[in-house]
Amino acid sequence: MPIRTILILVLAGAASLASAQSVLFNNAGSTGEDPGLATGTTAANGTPAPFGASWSELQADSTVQSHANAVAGFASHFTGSGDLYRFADDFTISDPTGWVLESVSLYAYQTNALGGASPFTAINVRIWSGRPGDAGSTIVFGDSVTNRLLGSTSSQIYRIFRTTAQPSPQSADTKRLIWKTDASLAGAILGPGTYWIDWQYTGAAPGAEAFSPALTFAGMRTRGGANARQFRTEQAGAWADVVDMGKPALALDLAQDFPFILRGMVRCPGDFNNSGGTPDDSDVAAFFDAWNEGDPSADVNNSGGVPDDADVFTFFVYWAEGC
Ligand SMILES: [Ca+2]
Ligand SMILES: [Ca+2]
Ligand SMILES: [Ca+2]
Repeated sequence: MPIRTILILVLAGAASLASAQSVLFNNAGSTGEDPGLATGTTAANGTPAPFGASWSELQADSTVQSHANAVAGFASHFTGSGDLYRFADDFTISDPTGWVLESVSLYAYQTNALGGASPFTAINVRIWSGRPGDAGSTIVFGDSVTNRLLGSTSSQIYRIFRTTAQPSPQSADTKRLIWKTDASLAGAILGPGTYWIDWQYTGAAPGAEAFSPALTFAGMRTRGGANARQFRTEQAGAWADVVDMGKPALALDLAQDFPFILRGMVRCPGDFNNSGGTPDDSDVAAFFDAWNEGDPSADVNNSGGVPDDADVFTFFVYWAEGC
């Protein structure tokens, strides 16, 4: 293995591992931590939010003020029998080297849950290539069994119905505290493309509900291109578009999108073991392990076939470039 021997001899000192986990995607459209739920500290009817908290109030149409959304949250929980629900929304990876995902933040409330601890004790997550329910769509990460819960904390945002909706305005209350729940996506390494992430909560109480609130922007009942999906056994076990029918009844039925934030790092080809930070000796070792085994991951020049000397050359170009 002369090429390996030579290359290892020229390696400089190793850099330390550094996990560079940051926001890769926020479905609210920003690159920050705001999930796209809070509508302010004063409800439309003037009710102030509790100190330190915000409302997430269902919005009215900016041009037809008498038309408002009607659904505070859509079911996204496992019930143990009979009904069970899943939820899915899409994201696109445009970085040519792809992403190394670490976790996802998801948002849901349980009506009348006691404060203090999260009402959610487990969450399972999958990632699809293709839209869930469509022929040919495949699951590329995760399953519907593994609990990926990392933590669940209060968002300090209370979901409320429209407080000025007619003919039956609803008071602003604190029955629907939204919890930010983080789930591990460790091991999800995805190339460029469009994917769907799909989730399902389990509550502390058997059969307890989880309701996912839709993305909420001031003066908008939805946004263009909204396309989230919900799986419902009561709909003969099918995936369907998530629609808020609005109120009053003649308000438009509008498709919705949902808040989620993906964290991780843009994949760096020289960081072969995806450990983050500057490529080091361990990446060289990992590359040659894969290369010796003929593993497709060592075909770093994407030429197809068995990894060969050209891949070694390409890998060291990446490795020298750093991240
Ligand atoms: Ca979407
Ligand atoms: Ca590395
Ligand atoms: Ca190759």
